Amino acid sequence: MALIVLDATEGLTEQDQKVAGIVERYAKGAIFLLNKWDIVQEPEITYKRLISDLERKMWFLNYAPVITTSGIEKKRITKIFPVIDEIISERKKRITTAEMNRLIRDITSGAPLPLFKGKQVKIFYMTQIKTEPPAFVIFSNYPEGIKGPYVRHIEKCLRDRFSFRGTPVRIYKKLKT
Ligand SMILES: Nc1nc2c(ncn2[C@@H]2O[C@H](COP(=O)(O)OP(=O)(O)OP(=O)(O)O)[C@@H](O)[C@H]2O)c(=O)[nH]1
Ligand SMILES: [Mg+2]
Repeated sequence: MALIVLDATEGLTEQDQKVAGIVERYAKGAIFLLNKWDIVQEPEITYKRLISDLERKMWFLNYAPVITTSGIEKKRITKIFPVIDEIISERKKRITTAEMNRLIRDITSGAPLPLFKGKQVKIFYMTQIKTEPPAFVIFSNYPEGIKGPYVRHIEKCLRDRFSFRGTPVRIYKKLKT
């Protein structure tokens, strides 16, 4: 689990982006702390700006909670602990194959699968293969036909329904004939 401490008075730096990238690559849970909040001018405007910067520069951790803190004044530090507990439990969560099938049915009816080499791509089912981090496999007749944007759409729908707040998930594709 990573607590990514950002200096709220400084904004997001390239170094912060690198650190966040490493956290995602190693599939660790993540919380952003906007620290030094005690000396932030115009907190409302600054908060909005930092949130939009996070969305733009740290889009790959868009599921990570954000907490404003002050290390010096020891403000809101205790708010971190229940969030850590929540992420630990999100990382251990298991979704049944029946629930996954309902999800896939809803996704494919809303966003039809493309053709691949003139053939209809099908998803037969999707199943969770592990936890910490949660990882899933999509079984398809043409795995290469399910491109990045469609996989990201599946991840978004997965999170809309099952949360997985604060944790990366992995989605793999496998051939099934
Ligand atoms: N006002 C305020 N100061 C803080 C807080 N947390 C840490 N500091 C102060 O910030 C200083 C260290 O932080 P930074 O200099 O940003 O540390 P750093 O980011 O590791 O180092 P730099 O790369 O030099 O920025 C110390 O003087 C701390 O007392 C906080 O919540 N509020
Ligand atoms: Mg600093």
